[in-house]
Parts: sequence; structure tokens; C-alpha cells
Amino acid sequence: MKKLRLILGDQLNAEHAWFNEIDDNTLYVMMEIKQETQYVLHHAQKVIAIFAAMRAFQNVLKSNGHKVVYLSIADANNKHVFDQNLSDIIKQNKIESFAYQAPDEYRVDVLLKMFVSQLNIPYEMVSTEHFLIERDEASLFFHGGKWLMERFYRHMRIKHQVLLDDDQKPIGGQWNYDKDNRKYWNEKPAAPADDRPIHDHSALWAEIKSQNVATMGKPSEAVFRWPINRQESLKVLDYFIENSLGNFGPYQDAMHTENFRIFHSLISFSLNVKMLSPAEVITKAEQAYFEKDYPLSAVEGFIRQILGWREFMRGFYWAHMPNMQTVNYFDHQNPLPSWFWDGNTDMNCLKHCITQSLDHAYAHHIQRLMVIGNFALLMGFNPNAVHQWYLGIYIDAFEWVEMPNTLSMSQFSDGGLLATKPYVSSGAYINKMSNYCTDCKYSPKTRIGENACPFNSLYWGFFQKHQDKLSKNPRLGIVNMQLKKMSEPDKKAISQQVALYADNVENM
Ligand code: FAD
Ligand code: DLZ
Ligand code: SF4
Repeated sequence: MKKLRLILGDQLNAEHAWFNEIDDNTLYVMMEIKQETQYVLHHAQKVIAIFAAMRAFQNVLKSNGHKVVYLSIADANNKHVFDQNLSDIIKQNKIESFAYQAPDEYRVDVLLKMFVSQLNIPYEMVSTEHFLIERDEASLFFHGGKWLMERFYRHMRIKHQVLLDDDQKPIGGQWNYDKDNRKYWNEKPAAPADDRPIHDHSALWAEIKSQNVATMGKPSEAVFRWPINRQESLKVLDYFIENSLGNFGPYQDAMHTENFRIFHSLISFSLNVKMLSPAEVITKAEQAYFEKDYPLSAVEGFIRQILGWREFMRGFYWAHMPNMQTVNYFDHQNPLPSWFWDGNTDMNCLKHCITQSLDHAYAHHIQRLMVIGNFALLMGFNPNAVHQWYLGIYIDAFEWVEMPNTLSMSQFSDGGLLATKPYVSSGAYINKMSNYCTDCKYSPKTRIGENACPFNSLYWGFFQKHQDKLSKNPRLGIVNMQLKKMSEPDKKAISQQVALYADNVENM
């Protein structure tokens, strides 16, 4: 056996050029290892999904005639770290050269660079052939200047010729229809049923448990709904395009107790482990705009997430690692309350979003940003603890996309390298965009008192506390002016209310 090629758990791209030829002298290796299950406390469904998808992928490779060595979590020969397993396989198979696809995660990138630097056979790192641009392209585009998603997005629209007219101008005359995308959803228009596949992963879950892999959340092993191969991923995508895309944009910020995904696509796991490519998702969405009667605001809103935000976040991650993992602009040090792991809080919005995350390993963007992240920032939770929680809980959480979203966008922990202002709000925003407040013990209309919505005083308390860092932010002009006008007794009442929460977060 001459060549060894490593495939990581998030590199399940069957369309990769590696697989164009079948070669008896090439051995592929995939491994389920504790090094990867233990770097953070993952959701049970995330571990199940990754292992199930890896197993399905090796079956496809084998049935296509490729040679694969697969180390499962319970395999007696498994040393549970990349380098030792690789060294064993290289020795046992008299391997003469080694190749791997560029890891998306900085930690794994460093680890594999260290491994190959000690090899005495030739090696190479190749592209995953997944993303639309190289790791450093966004960084080169901004050229040391301010990272602005909108600028980058317009560049990507032109570069990849998406939703453009013959004069290279945006179809419809505008680049971005975000202002049309803030509608409340009152269960109309009806959201489509959950059409995702149903798997029974009881045997895999028993195997994972037998190896004492620590997890959080509900395994749902017998009614598991995440797609674990390319065919299933394509079905989820097509179903979304047929049934949800037409309403995606306008309702993308809406939240509701009766429906956890409304018109969201649920394709992030398939995309992030590369069972789907961003190019094909964008092409299908654009085609649907031309062929169906979907509003431009809906389709543009969806395409922007993938062509814009997803690639932008990846570029930002590679430009700012490793420094970005330790930033803490506000010096926030508070620990997360225990109800982040069981959803047991009286705040109905948080109860719903956290319980849903524990049940489904999923929350949509606004639930992550404007409910959970908003509360974490207002309460001054330690950003690294917040990052670890997000990295563990979501089915789609891989550090290159999770970290910039959590630390830079949601927790403003880099002081504004990515976001232009902190994403915080009072209860009024949550009340406007959801029905969570209807059955809440707290009142979204009250700021002070036992039944007041905590978001209200926390919001003003946050700006009061961080005046030194935020009073000159041009995007916070209105807030800062309102704060200036606020009477001293009002300010004092807010500080007192906020202090109550700080001492009592476990019981909120
Ligand atoms: P849809 O709402 O249907 O959007 C379609 C696709 O657009 C997504 O699948 C995703 O690939 C892409 N997308 C949308 N928003 C973003 C964004 N801000 N950054 C990058 N891609 C985006 N996304 C992840 O994939 N992994 C994460 O670990 C992750 N962590 C997040 C943490 C926080 C604090 C926040 C605010 C957002 C995070 N996101 C993350 C972005 C977004 O919430 C998810 O991509 C989305 O909820 C996935 O669900 P969906 O497939 O139904 O997405
Ligand atoms: C997230 C994850 C988990 C839980 N387990 C594995 C694994 O056992 N083997 C593997 O190759 N990958 C796993 N992953 C995904 C890795 O963390 C992923 O390979 C890195 O994030 C690289 O980008
Ligand atoms: Fe959340 Fe406040 Fe509304 Fe309750 S009243 S659901 S805590 S925003």
C-alpha cells in the first residue's frame, strides 16, 4: 500500500477529486476518536450524527471500490488520537506518502501540521474543494481595513455571478432586502411539516455510551431526524426549496413556541460536514427564484446567508486565529447557570430556546443571537464559557463558524472587529418577534419589580455599566442619548434590579 489519505469527520465530500479514480495503492482512513469527542461537551445527537455520517460515507467509498480503514469508537486497535492511529497505519501498511484535506479548525490544522513535520515520507495538504473562496481571500479583500459583511457580499455576488442582471447590477435594484425580512409569524402562512428522514440509531448510541463518551442533550436515538448522507441531505434541501424558501426572508427572524424551525432550511449540518456544497445550494435557490414565483426578498435573504455570512465568517476566523479565542473586551467573568443544561428557567423565551436546543441540537439564528446570546451578554457570562456551550450543543457547531458567530458577533468580545455594535435588546424585541412573552411569568412591558422582564433592566444596566466602552459608538447614538436623559432615580432603580439578577441567576 503506497498512499494514505485522511478524511476527517467534517470532510464527507463525495464529489472531491480524490474519489474520481479507484486506485488499489491508495488507502483512505477515517477514525472515531475520543480526542474529537472530548475537546468540548458535545450534544449526543451531534456525536451520533457525525459517527453515523462518517460510517455511511465509508460505506459509499467501499462500495465504489475504494480501500478504507475505519476505526470505530469501540475498536480495540483505536488509540483515540489522530497522530498515534496514523503512525500505526503508516507502519502496518508500509505507506510511502500521506495526504490530508485542509482542516477547517485551527486546532486540528496545528495538530496535523505537527504530525506531518515529523514524518519521514512525503506529504501534502490539499483543498477540501468545498468553500467558494480560499481561507485567506476575505482577509486579502479587506486589506487590513474594517470587516464589513455587506461589502464582501457584494463582491461575492459579482465574483460568483449570483442574482445579477445583464449590467452586473443586482436583480431588483437592491443588493440586500433585509429591511423586508422582519415579520412576526402568527402561524400563517402555514409552515411545512418536518419531512426529514427518520433513523433509528439505538445500536450506535449504545456503542457510544459503552465507551463512556460524555454528552449533553437528548440523544433521540430511536427517532433521529438529521440527514446523514448526501441523498438525504439533497432531499432536505429540495424540500426546503419547494416548501419554505418562498417565505424564508420575511420570516427569518420570527420565533414561535409551536414551531422550532418555521421556514429555516435545517441544512447547516449537511453543509458543514460537506455532504452539500455551498455552490449547489446557491445555484438551486437562484434557479428557484427564476422558475417559481418567490419574492426576491425571500431568495436574496437565503442566498446572503451562504454566499455572504458563511464565507465571511470563515475568512474572519482564519484571519483572527489564534488570538480571537482569548478576547474578552468587557472582561466578563460570570459562569453560566445550570439551567443552560436543562432549560429550567422561568424566562419563557430562554426556556423554549434552550429546551429546544437540548431536544433537537438546533436553534435558528435569532434564537441563538437575540435570545440566548443576548441574555449571556447582558448578564456578563464569560465569553469562553458561552463559546464552549455553543460549540457543544448545536448539530452544526464547528469552530470555524461557531466561534466568530459566538465571540465576535454575539458576545462582542473582540470589541467590534466584526460587529459594529453589541447585539443586545430589551424584552420588547423578543415580544415583537415571538409569542414567548404571552405565557411568561415576567412582563415584557415592565422594567422594575418582581415581575418585570429581566431583559429590560439588564439592557439599560449593560449600557450604563459599559459607558466607557460604548458611549462613543456612532451606531448607539439613540441609546446613549436616552441614557443621558435618564433620571438618577431611574438609573439607580435599574442598578438595583440588575444586582438582584446577578445574585440570583440560578432561580430566574
Ligand atoms: P438557515 O437559517 O436556513 O440559513 C441557511 C444557511 O445559511 C445555514 O445553514 C448556514 O450555512 C448559513 N448561515 C446562516 N447564518 C449564518 C451565519 N451567521 N454564519 C454562517 N453561516 C450562516 N452556524 C453554523 O453553521 N454553525 C455554528 O456553530 C453556528 N453557531 C452560531 C452561534 C451563534 C451565537 C449565532 C448567532 C449563529 C450561529 N450560526 C452557526 C449561524 C446560524 O445560526 C446557523 O447557521 C443556522 O441557524 C443554521 O440553521 P439552518 O441550516 O436552518 O439555517
Ligand atoms: C465533532 C467531531 C466528533 C465529535 N468526532 C469526530 C471523530 O471522532 N473523528 C473525526 O474525524 N472528526 C470528529 N469530529 C469532527 C472534528 O472535530 C473535525 O474533524 C474537526 O472539526 C476538523 O475541522
Ligand atoms: Fe423573555 Fe422577557 Fe418575554 Fe419573558 S417577558 S419571554 S423573559 S422577553
